[in-house]
Amino acid sequence: MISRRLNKPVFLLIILTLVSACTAPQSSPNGNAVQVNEPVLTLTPTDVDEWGQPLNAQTVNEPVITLTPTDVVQENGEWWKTAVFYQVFVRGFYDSNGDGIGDFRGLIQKLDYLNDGNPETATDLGVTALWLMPIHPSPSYHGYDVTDYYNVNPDYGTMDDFRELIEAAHQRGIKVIIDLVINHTSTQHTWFKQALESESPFYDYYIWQDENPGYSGPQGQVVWHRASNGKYYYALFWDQMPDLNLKNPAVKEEIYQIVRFWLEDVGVDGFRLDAAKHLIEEETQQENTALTHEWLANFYAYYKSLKPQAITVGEVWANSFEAVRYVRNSEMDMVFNFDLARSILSNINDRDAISLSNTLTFETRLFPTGSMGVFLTNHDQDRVMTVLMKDIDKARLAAAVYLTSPGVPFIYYGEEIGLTGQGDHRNIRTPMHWSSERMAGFTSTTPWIFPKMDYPEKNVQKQLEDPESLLRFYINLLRIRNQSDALQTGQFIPLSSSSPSILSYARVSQNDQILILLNLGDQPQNGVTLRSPEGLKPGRYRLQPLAGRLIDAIVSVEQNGSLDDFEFPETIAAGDVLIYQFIQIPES
Ligand SMILES: [Ca+2]
Ligand SMILES: [Ca+2]
Ligand SMILES: [Ca+2]
Repeated sequence: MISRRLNKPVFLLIILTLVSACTAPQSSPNGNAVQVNEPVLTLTPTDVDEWGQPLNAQTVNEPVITLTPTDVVQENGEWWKTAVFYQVFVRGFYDSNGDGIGDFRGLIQKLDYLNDGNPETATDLGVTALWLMPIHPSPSYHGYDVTDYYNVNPDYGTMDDFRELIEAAHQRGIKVIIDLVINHTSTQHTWFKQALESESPFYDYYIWQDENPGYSGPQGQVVWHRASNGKYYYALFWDQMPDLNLKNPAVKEEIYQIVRFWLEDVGVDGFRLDAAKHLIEEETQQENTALTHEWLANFYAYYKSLKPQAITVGEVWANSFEAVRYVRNSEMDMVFNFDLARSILSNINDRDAISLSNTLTFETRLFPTGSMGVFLTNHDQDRVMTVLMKDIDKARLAAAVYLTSPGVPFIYYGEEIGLTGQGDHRNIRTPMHWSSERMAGFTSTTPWIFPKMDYPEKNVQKQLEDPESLLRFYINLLRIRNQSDALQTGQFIPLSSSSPSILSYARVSQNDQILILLNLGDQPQNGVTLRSPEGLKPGRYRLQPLAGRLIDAIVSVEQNGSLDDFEFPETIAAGDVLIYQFIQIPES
């Protein structure tokens, strides 16, 4: 029984809630969903937001939400639900013209590394979509303060270069989404410069007060700043990034035109929506406001009317209860799951398979299929390999968890070769390591920032040659995922195991069923038994290894979908990642 594996009361509440939601559809008003009281989250010191500050516990105890079991993706062209994304910082990826800065043509030259478009070859990573961090002109190196939404950063190339990149990516079956930063602009944007002039129609593009209102931001930061016109403007993140006034219909119209331009005239496939929870303030309430939800619902209807296949994925750096609201009400297609990312890394560091199983079960049932962006870390967080203290077994386990569980994976560039970095954001956005050549093969000159010292040993070229490398592990895992609709969109069925070190679950789709076994502990495990009260497909099976060794065993799933004490016949070594496909044994 599931309850045998619980060690924390909070999870008992969550799991019991889930079980009742999933097994009692007859009590549901609409047949497949049940209103439940939201469980109370226990916040730990690692629960931080983008400011590195503790998440506000008050935002947790909020209204009732609906939990549904994972549903099945329909064949309706919703490409993102089976995609694997790769997050690229163009400035740090590959420099094609010897100025020390990564650029579009450099990215084009490296597309064959990401996905060569040929399923027969296995020298490419196998990602099927790119998220490009800001590509617009900007005074900063990172680009989150935009000065022109209709152009590209000249450091990265020309608009023609960008169009060529889109075309080259699409030829390989790779979709491209770009960062859309609409919460704020740069102070150098012409809108803001003109807003400073008296009687300007652009004044209302921003948020002003004659006197300093005096209140501070969600984490106590200064948000009201004095401008040269003597008035105070609101800027949540930085005084160089004034917040736009999205209540102003003229600003909304500007943003709609920008979105139309990139979707229709340029041909991008969607957007990563920066700072999505901060769009509209209601005085001192500065995140997740009703007006922000309303604005996004209208925005969603707008971009879907232009291009039904276009998507948004939102940066809602908040607990899952807040984040899921944005996808349950058709405001965005996906949001990133920051809670799950943090749990994966902390539970793997702590070798705590029980907590991770509970969290995966909860999170994957909270989010509708294909609406949850899963990842380990992004450009704002210490890199995975650093968080995992350079333990490559743990890096493999972390990758295995998020690449075999429900959700749409986002790989942060360099994660697949184990790049390190922490602290100052520049340190986690350093150049990709392509080879052992000078400057990691990133550039022929002095780069804008130096690659990490370990590039002679840690780079793409070396890891492609080493079948045991982290890169080869990612390549194999993505090939397995890309060929399995169960891994992409199947139901998540947690299996309870007799060992607290073993994380095990199944992924079950209409025609496919996959077993995953991970040893998070530091000791080998023998005689591990697995069970589930429900959810598997009845029948007798042998297990075909997709990752791991051939084993001699027959698995029997009862008519009610339960698995009763299946004993895994071999030792599961510390750090093992085992993936098996269920192959039905014909009735004789
Ligand atoms: Ca360059
Ligand atoms: Ca290939
Ligand atoms: Ca705002």
